[in-house]
Amino acid sequence: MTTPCFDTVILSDLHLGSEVSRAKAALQMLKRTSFQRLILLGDIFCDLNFRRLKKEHWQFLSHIRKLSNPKRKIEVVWVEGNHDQGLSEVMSHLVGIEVYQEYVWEYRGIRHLAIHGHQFDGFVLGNLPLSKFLTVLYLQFQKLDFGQKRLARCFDRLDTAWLRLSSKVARGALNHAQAKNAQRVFCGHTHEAMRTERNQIEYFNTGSWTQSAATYVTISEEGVKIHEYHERADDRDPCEERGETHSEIAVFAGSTGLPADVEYEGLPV
Ligand SMILES: [Mn+2]
Repeated sequence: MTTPCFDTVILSDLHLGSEVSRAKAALQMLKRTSFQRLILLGDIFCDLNFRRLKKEHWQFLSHIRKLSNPKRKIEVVWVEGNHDQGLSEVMSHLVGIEVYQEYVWEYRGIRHLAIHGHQFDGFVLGNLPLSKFLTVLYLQFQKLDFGQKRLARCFDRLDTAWLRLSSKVARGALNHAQAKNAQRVFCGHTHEAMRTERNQIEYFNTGSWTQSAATYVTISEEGVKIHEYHERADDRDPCEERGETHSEIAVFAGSTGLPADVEYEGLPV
């Protein structure tokens, strides 16, 4: 059985450098999935501090660099997020891919547009350093076990603010798509995967790779799908078990196997 070859795979908000970044799972997903185009839809990094990157974070970047080798005939696109700002030039040299503010492409006569989404988040635009700090705080909260009610309440408020953000970004993205004549628009930023539509324009949010439900989007002849990725129990990296350090072989090890993802059928709007 062969896996389907998607036209495009989109993922966002991996937050490399953060404790909660699921870089290993994201790498597994990329190795198990065939595609012609990969869009990294922003906030792939948490910040500019490269010393925070762990081995699996570098492995993810190394794989991206390999995918972008022209011999593979895969188009790899990096769309800048608010946490990626300032990294564009470094990354285009280090990983060898071009960085865009927004990216437009045609597939089967449909105009697609990918933009991170912070452009539609007034708070981020006005308070960049504070919003970065709050995102880090939010990610840390997700990791904690809430024994204390006070902390849980605080978290709930923050979570509700994030959910409000989902509809705000969707609205802004749909307006933007309409102005740019796109029929489909894709964002990240909110960390909440979702789908909605307005005036025959479809909006998708790719979610994030910082929580237990890691999500990504695929585009094929069958349409657009939001998938949730589940790591498999037998997914140990064979090189890691032998205690090898990061190498060319380690990056490409374990690339066989069927996708273990589950598709969302009806996501709340
Ligand atoms: Mn963002």
